[in-house]
Amino acid sequence: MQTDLGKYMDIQPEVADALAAGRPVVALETTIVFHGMPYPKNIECHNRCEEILRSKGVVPAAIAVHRGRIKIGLTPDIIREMLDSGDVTKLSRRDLPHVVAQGKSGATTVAATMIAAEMAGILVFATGGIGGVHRGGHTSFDISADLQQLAQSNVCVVCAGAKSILDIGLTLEYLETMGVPVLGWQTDEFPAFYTQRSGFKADYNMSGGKDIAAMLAAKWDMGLRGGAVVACPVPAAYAMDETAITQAIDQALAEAGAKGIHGKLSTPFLLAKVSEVTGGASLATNMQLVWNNCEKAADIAIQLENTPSKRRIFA
Ligand code: PSU
Ligand code: MN
Repeated sequence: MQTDLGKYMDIQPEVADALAAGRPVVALETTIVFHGMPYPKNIECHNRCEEILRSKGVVPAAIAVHRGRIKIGLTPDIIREMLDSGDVTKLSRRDLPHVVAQGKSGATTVAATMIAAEMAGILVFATGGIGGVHRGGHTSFDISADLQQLAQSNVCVVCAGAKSILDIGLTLEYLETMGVPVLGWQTDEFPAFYTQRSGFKADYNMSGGKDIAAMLAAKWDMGLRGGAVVACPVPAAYAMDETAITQAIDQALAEAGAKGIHGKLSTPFLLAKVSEVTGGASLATNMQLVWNNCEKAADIAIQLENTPSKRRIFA
């Protein structure tokens, strides 16, 4: 950790010890907990993520801002307090300095989690889906800060692709422009979160954690800053019916449009609406795909620790 960051950040001892000893650590975001899923499924999902990582010998590092402190690793007490407070902002890159300076609490998006993970020296991060270019983004300019951050932070983000509440084609074009590799986990195709296929190709089909770790080491050894997207298809048993999910998303988008929902409220609104329209089926799929991503992220983090690299010089 860079020395001046101690002023703003607390790294849980278990996480700090693992990082110092070169044992694998995987970061987890909290917007998915506080704004992406309803209680109590959110906490069930989160706890299981930590269990999956631990079962593979990986230390979980959930990230949030708690009373102005960037926390790397969250205790159940802090999560409970934040759940009970009802006053947790969704916090992306632009919000981070404000929330910290005001001593407030916030849940970190993919972008903010990447920033904090990089500060702490964590190289792998598991989540559900990344933000992207929203449908109509060519006129609304609604493009998630996640995409710019992927170009800047040396963190590998393991997800299930992007939801079709986004314009998946434009999201991939944006990532290409920013030089962010998009890696399919044992697939040629970029998955669409709730379903295994999107009709768009990933840049490379990767066989697993070892391949991915080798690519990351090469990227960072060469001083090519920025992350990578690893896109893991939701396991077939939990994938949704394409027609049903497309209808639900179209209905959610129409309601968001009619209500004038935009900006940071857009993704949470759409997720809640899709879950409502599908009678909770989308939430069940969402949980399963997050757990699957944790397994894959654990594999990458383990392989990365075993991959000869001078990456930490650049981190
Ligand atoms: N996708 C999900 N669930 C989520 C998010 C995305 O399936 O909770 C969250 C992530 O934290 C992501 C954020 O970083 O939404 C993107 O929001 P925005 O488009 O406002 O940047
Ligand atoms: Mn946005």
